[in-house]
Amino acid sequence: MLIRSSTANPILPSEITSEALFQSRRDWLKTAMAVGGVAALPALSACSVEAQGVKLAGVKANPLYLVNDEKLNKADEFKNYCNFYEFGTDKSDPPVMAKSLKTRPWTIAVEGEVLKPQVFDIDALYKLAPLEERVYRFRCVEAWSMVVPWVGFSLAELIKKVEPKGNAKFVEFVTLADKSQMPGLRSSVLDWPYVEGLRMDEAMNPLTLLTVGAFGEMLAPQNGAPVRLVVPWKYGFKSGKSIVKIRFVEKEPKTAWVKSGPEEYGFYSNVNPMVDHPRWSQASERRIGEFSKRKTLMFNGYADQVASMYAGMDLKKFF
Ligand SMILES: Nc1nc2c(c(=O)[nH]1)N[C@H]1C(S)=C(S)[C@@H](COP(=O)(O)O)O[C@H]1N2
Ligand SMILES: [Mo]
Repeated sequence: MLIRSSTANPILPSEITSEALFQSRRDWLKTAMAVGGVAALPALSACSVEAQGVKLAGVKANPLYLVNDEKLNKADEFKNYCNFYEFGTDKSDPPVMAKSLKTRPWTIAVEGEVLKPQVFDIDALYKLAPLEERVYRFRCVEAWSMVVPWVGFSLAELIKKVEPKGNAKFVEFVTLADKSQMPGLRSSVLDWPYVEGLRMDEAMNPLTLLTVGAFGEMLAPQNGAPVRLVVPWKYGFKSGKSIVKIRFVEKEPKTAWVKSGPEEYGFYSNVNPMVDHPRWSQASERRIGEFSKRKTLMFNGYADQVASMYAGMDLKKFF
């Protein structure tokens, strides 16, 4: 169910059925109005639902996905230190510039080499599988990291629904590129739209999370609202934000970062302390909020779940 975090008259979980989670924004507003909370909602039509810090209640923590012995980052750290080049290249740009990103209506087209291509409305996507909370380490290629409680479900759940054909070998993720909303598109720092990709087995790996929230709330716009990917054993740029299209293809997708610098950013980009970036070491990283560096873990600590997918591959060549 949806409850607002910052309203003066909080909507009690008991006042809203679990169905409310799946209501369209309009219906959700009606619900809010019915319990007298709407006066506290500032000009919602002009911005995203997510910008309001909407709580995602009734989400169960999945005990299989925890990061033991490492502290969670603070929600404020996560929301204020962001990479989202469509809203500027400085870590502090997206929290300001993405505020007014329109996230309703929003659809994700799932197409390509599948038997059942479909366009999912964001509200239908919420219904596709039970939302769960998973704590993952998240490691940026720039050698900083965080520990984040994400909310979503395995991308595999969506993939099963569209029934990929035998020749679907890769999955391409295309994210929003809207000049009217994204000032960063004026810069040619990347070839827009931001495109990412995974091999089919990577996309099907249960760790790969189709993500709609974090820290118990809907994703803030700067963190990729309304829906993004989180691929925790790969460098952060593989986790595309604000996804509008998922395409199943035969050939390895041409991703935005590989196009921008193929000798610096590989298609695989598995977190690997033994393979340095040409301009810096990947052996260690700075956890946001900590002073001393910590050692980077092979596959970001997820080797047990993912190493077998790369058996026999030269990870220095396929970096
Ligand atoms: N569309 C889009 N997705 C993106 C990016 C981007 O610039 N545009 N940056 C990536 C990078 S480099 C990282 S590290 C993560 C950062 O996610 P966060 O800001 O939510 O921590 O988002 C990734 N997804
Ligand atoms: Mo990154």
